[in-house]
Amino acid sequence: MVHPEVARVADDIASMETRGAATIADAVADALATQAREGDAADPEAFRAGMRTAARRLYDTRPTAVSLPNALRYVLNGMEGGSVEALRRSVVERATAFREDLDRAQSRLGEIGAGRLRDGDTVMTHCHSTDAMAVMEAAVADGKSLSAVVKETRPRNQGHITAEVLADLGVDVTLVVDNAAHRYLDEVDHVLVGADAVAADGSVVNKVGTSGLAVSARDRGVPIVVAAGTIKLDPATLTGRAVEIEQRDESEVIDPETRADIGDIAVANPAFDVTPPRHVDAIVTERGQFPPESVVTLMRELYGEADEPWREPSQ
Ligand code: RI2
Repeated sequence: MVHPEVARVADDIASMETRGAATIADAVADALATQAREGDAADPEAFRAGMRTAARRLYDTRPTAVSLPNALRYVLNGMEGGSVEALRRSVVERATAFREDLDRAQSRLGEIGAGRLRDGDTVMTHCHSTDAMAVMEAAVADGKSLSAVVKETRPRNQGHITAEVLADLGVDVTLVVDNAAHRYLDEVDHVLVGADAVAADGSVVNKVGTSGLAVSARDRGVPIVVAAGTIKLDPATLTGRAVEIEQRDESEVIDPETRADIGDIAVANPAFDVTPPRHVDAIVTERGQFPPESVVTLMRELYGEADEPWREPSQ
């Protein structure tokens, strides 16, 4: 019932072949369109059931980036029509609109965030965020000359992607190990990170290491800017639900042989952590930049209640 392309997209998200909150949202919207276009449902009921199954398969891949359920909500809640053909059309249109909006939102966010950066500034980054890169790109397009101190971001070293993207933009890049961040904060003007989810109280869930970096940045008086399109706002947190932090395989941290040599130890690999709003200066979205405590207003306006349209109606 689930189209093989949906299964492939889901596997790629789980293995992080496809990664980054916005990229994941784009991929799941596209996968739902494929399910709608090429699925074999014979009647409207079967079509809706097939879409829900495909959405659940995508939903079950990674638990933290809220852009994933927000993308599923957007597409499934726009599914309407009395025939398979009409339903199919509505899903494809909705998925296309979602992906176009996502693109536009990221460019707009970039322009807004670029206003914070001055010619000659140095920015410290953590992990790889396309929203944060949009800010850097827009600032460079404005003619600003920028430098970056890029944290490698263990265990998966997504900082290498950031280093490559920024070098291609013409930014002067210095790659450092994560432990060197505090040492370099004296030389930077901004810490710029992305987000996988933003909670109703303004807490920012991002790649593990962000919260420690934010504490260090506070200590050194460096502002912490979070680039996060509104797709990162988690409406489930409006009722107090905590964002689930993904625990990934220990083999990302240490290879089995080295682990065996060390002896009887446990290995933990949380992918994300939570930075409290008091350590964040601004959340830059495509709707403007906000002090973290005020994103709740935007969250209510855009999402209201967090439904789960991928569940069976009786569930
Ligand atoms: P954009 C990434 O998670 C990073 O934590 C990054 O800051 C965040 O997604 C947002 O990325 P992962 O998928 O949506 O690498 O800004 O675990 O691209």
